[in-house]
Amino acid sequence: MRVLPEKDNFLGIEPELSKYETSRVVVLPAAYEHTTSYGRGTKEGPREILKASHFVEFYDEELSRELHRRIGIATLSPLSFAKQVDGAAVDHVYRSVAPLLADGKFVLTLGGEHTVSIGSVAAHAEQFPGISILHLDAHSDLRPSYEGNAFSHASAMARICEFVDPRRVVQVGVRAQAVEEAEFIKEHGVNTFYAHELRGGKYTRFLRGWDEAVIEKLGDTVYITFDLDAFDPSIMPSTGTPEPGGLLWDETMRLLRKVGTRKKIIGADVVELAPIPGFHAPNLLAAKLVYKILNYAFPR
Ligand SMILES: [Mn+2]
Repeated sequence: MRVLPEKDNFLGIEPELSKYETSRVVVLPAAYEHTTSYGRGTKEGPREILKASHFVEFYDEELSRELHRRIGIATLSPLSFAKQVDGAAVDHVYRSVAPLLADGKFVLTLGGEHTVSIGSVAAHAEQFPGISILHLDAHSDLRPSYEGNAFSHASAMARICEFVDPRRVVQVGVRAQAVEEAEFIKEHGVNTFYAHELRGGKYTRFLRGWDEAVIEKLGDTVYITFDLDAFDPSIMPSTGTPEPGGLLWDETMRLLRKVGTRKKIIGADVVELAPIPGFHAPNLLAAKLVYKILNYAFPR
């Protein structure tokens, strides 16, 4: 398995702590871009996340430890899609992730378009039957197809719902969708937490916050698919399809922390960063999010 060296890998980790064989975590860059609808550039996402990660501290002050020293984090050479698009690209991700899971690795895929999540979730769903999907996104991505393409980023969750029971899909932060998507959600029992409902007090009966309502819908093992446009554009402007009214950092960390301590996080992806040249803060946010997810996935 080819891994990136210290100067290019996630966090800039020395060779002894970033070898494939001895690392529990594998970061897989998947810079796939084919169906972007508005702003372009998500192809540059993984590279910029890796670059920014060198400015993320190894030490996590919440968990009082340097995670990479405990479990090792290897970063694989980026997947090359060449001319593989749509179903072939999804299959390429699937075939890349499956053997890593068979080796017992925790895999975190970096996109790229949300399309890459289909392949990663497929591999995880096979290895861990009965998983729940925690899907953070401004969009529900449940269009049967978009602009004639069933493998569009706007259809990622529609494809996933073909092999994961839609009632085990929990979406958080949704605030832009088509009428067919709203109908699909009602008809198939997808658990969608709309952004306006989180803000509007729909979940105030959960005294400890709306995140408790989210936790209640998740099963014991959870895969996290994180489209960065779930965040408010004020803190995450670097996405192809920014939408106002999104999640903020602290409430998102509180949710992920609870998921990590009360459920078992078995895999994740962070997708759709479309870096704005010269604007570093969003790239660093994305890199820090990746490290936080890893920290929460290994709570002890
Ligand atoms: Mn989205």
